[in-house]
Amino acid sequence: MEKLKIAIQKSGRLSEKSVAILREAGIAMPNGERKLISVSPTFPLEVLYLRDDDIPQYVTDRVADIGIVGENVFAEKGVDISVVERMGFSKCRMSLAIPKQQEYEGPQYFEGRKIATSYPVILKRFLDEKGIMAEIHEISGSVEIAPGIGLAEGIFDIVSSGSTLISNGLKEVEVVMQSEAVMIGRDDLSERKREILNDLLFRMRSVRAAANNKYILLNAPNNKLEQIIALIPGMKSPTVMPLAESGWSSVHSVLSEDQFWQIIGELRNLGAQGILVIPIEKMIV
Ligand code: PRT
Ligand code: ZN
Repeated sequence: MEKLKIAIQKSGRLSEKSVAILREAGIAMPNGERKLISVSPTFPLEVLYLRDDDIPQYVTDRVADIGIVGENVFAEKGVDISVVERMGFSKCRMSLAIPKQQEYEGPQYFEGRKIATSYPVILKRFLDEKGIMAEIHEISGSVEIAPGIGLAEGIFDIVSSGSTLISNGLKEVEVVMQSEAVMIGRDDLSERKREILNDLLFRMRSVRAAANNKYILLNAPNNKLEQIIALIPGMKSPTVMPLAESGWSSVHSVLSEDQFWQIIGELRNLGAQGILVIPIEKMIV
């Protein structure tokens, strides 16, 4: 039986979430995170555990059909495969930073200066776009210490909270790209593999939709029912049932996590009572 092969990071910032998303999609993995390959007993999937930097090339070379990797790594490798799905985790940005006491008026600052980075391709593209000639000094790690030891006058690196920059006396001056984990893949999969991929994506989307939504139950005075329903339209439309006490209805619906607090406030202002909010396990969209 043909199986879909997915490459995920063996250990690092992406690995735990990549494994978790497969598990939640009902794809059991024999605790194989330390092995090179494991085969799921519950789904036609083979998992390859690799260094993130190698994943784009392995997918390009058909060693794996799809992979989960940071968009920054994918962009840096410049391979000819596509993003299949944005995964919504491991969000970060790629930024230029300089010593905090330096004045900064724009990217021209970097003209003729030396920048240390592990991402020379993305940096060069940015500098070329701005017409800036700078010297790119490629190093493989601890980029943030480069200015302090006199190796470079600026750095280009991954930033998340920004605290690494601050503790190294640097300030972020240009955000060059936003990044998150992405699923990458080849466009020319066999029909069977395409089917397996579609099933996998369907399951992953159901898990993500569930995580982003809550089930809500409340009691609404009938004279405010229309306004309350308009606030919580749900997947299709809310369920409305009369309460034993006349003049009141019970309303059941689904509410997205982002709007949650704002809408709860509005519901209370409209006189909704007995509001219950329940997590959703899976949501088939
Ligand atoms: O061993 P392998 O090669 O597989 O892993 P790796 O060490 O190359 O990568 P890893 O696991 O560190 O990161 C994998 C991916 O996670 C990256 O390619 C990004 O897409 C994503 N990611 C998200 C991050 C961060 N957030 C992050 N904060 N990767 C690295 N960092 C580092 C950054 O380099 C800097 O040193 O954290 C520091 C900055 O963090 P703040 O919060 O202080 O700004
Ligand atoms: Zn790496």
